[in-house]
Amino acid sequence: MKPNVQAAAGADLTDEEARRELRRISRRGFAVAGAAAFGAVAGLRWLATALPEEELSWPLRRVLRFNERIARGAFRASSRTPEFPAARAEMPIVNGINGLEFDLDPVTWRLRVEGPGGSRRLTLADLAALPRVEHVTALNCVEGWSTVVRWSGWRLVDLAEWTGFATRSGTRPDRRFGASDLVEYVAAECPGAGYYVGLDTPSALHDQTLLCDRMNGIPLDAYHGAPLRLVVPAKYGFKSLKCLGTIRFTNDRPRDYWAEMGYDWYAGL
Ligand SMILES: Nc1nc2c(c(=O)[nH]1)N[C@H]1C(S)=C(S)[C@@H](COP(=O)(O)O)O[C@H]1N2
Ligand SMILES: [Mo]
Repeated sequence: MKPNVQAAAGADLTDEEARRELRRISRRGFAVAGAAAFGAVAGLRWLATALPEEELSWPLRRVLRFNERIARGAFRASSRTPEFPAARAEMPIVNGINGLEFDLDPVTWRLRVEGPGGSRRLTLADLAALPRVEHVTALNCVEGWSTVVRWSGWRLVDLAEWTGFATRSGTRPDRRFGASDLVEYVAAECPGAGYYVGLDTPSALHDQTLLCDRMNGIPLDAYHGAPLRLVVPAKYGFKSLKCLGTIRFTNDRPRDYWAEMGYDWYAGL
């Protein structure tokens, strides 16, 4: 049977002519689709190459900064992310092993805490002087999964109060984040700085932001960040740095591993 393709003149086509006609039509379709794709790619390329800031073009980064201003304005220290019954808690998958140390000796390990007011190196026993806090909250990975986890450790705000390093004057921070001379940011880094995150101070000193040594009732293993990890329920999971080495209170916006790869620096939920 002949293919049902008519030439412009309306004459019947031989099989060979029909095949040629089909090729011509599909070539034209290809050319049109190609031109459209070229236009789209050129536009995207402009977005992608317009003076990159932290791996992202300035127009996209500017949108993120705009979003951040709105999110910061809307952030309330008093509002908490949802908490769940302990029975809902599960072990999350291990996601990301950047900067983890697998042969860290918890006995010689120290948490370095730095700020305008000074610096200290703390043991887990030092931290244990702070009130132990537990909460059951979701770990929300930006890649699209969430796992409810029972976290246990110490509030970063309690550490900030205790050391006095979060303020320029060395005085204790104002928990209402009002008139105090709090620094603007908190940086967290792994011992070898193979992974690092930056937080705005209101999120870092939020009531639910913890330094955790236990999850789901057992001590952290190396893959989940032993001996101590950050847990920031108000942010996407990539801010919950595993295997802490340094906490730094600072007025310089800290670098952030995933923001340098193009993700949102603020990363609020
Ligand atoms: N040191 C370090 N901390 C990290 C990461 C990492 O690669 N290295 N990944 C982050 C990401 S993207 C997520 S979602 C959570 C996952 O925590 P989990 O492995 O305990 O599930 O850890 C965060 N903390
Ligand atoms: Mo993540």
